[in-house]
Amino acid sequence: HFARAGCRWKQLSKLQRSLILLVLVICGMASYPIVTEHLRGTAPVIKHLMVRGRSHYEKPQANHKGKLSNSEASCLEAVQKAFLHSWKGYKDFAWGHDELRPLSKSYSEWFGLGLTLIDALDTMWILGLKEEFEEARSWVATELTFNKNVDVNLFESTIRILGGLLSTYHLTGDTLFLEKAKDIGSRLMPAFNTPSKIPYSDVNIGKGTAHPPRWTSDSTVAEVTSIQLEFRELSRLTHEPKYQVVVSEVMKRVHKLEGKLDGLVPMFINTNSGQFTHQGIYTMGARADSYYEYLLKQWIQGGMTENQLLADYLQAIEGVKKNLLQKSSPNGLTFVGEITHGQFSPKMDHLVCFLPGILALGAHNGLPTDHMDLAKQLMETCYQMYIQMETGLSPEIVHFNMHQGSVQDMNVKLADRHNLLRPETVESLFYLYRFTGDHKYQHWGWKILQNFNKYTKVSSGGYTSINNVRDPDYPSPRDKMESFFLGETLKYLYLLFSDDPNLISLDHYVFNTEAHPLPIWPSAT
Ligand code: DMJ
Repeated sequence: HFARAGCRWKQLSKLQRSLILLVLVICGMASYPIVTEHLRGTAPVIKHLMVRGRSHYEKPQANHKGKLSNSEASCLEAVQKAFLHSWKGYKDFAWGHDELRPLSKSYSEWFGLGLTLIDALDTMWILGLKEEFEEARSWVATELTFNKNVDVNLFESTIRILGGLLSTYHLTGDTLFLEKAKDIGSRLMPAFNTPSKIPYSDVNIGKGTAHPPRWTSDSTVAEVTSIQLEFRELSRLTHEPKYQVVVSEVMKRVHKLEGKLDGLVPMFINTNSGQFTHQGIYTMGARADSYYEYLLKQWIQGGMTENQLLADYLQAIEGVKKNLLQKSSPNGLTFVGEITHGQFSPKMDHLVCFLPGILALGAHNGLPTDHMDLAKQLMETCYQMYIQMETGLSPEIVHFNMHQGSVQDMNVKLADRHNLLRPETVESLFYLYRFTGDHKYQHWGWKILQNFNKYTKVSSGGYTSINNVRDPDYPSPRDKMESFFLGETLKYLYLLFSDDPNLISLDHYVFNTEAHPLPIWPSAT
């Protein structure tokens, strides 16, 4: 497609090319396309030829000193509006199903458990959308059943379903959600019946059987170490130690394992041997990310007494500093790369953008102040991952330039240009704003929300993942709204724009990795 158009373009004379460009610029100015036009799938090839004018580096602080020009109320309203637009799509075309497919006005099923609805429950509560919440509650009361012959992923169903139900129970006091949480929690337990006590990735919640994926007996390290907040809380609420016992056993075993690099863990662990496998890659991104997050957050949840968790967290952050931190060229952005078989790779997943928030949360809880300095630097980098793209939305993965004389800080491979409406950057913006009060973080979040509205909003309802953040003329919609857009992205944006530190106080709640707030244990505060 691109190549053919490029060839034809080259065959034109200079004058012909200039004329076409002039016409395009005039047309472009006269009718700037609204987002739903981007999404109709009819963008002509010629659009790919347009010259892009975005400058690559935007000095961030310069004009962001003061408060947002919009009032707090209008920013909060903008997030409610985005939520209601998403909800309309879900309600009209995907009600009770896992995910909305907003373009085809249909749905996709992953576990068949109303994933988006459950993930969004506490968001509706926090955003004050009572009517929508009540409708969803009655679906949970009358339609939701876990007595189903389906395979679910242990990690995904723990963080989204168990986490979502537990936090909704806490916010509302409604025991319906606790009963449902107990039901799914107990149905997930067979996953822990393995020779090594490291859980399998998949459980059939109807049959009570568990198994690893078909092609391997490995589990993902981040998955088996990011279910602890939820199972520990379930034990506390039910007074049944079994849930906490199985997940704490995983942490103890991972703590003792050989094969870490200065506290950094490999990506896979074998459910038979209990050992790390496929060693050699150390990343803060996919398959390792929330291991680090849950070290810190379990320590906070339990009242900052579990010293081994803290020690592992502190060691890992030192490991990041020693092995993964570098600066980009030309603008000296601090970024977190990866180690691949002893070699540094300047690759950073958008997923890594959870890290500024976590570092800030640690510093807020008394960990070294240089964690906060690093948090601020990385926050800036994550924002640049958005703003340096033509749509102002981050790609899934960025490769940073390190050699002197580079003209831009980052490159994006063709296969990495998608944006799945992920939350990590706005999540970190929320933490940074809560702890520093610096309004620039709200400005950044506001810009990101505008860009989601411009490039991912579908007029008939919902927002969609896109394939190409580098093409504002045709971002190429993927036709899927992930449940975490409602569970996390919009919730964190709302909390970012709120000036009320008691709206989910970070001294009383700890967010699970799907943005579901769970209480810091009372004896702990
Ligand atoms: C979510 O399910 C969680 O935030 C998880 O920790 C990482 N992946 C998605 C969002 O990007």
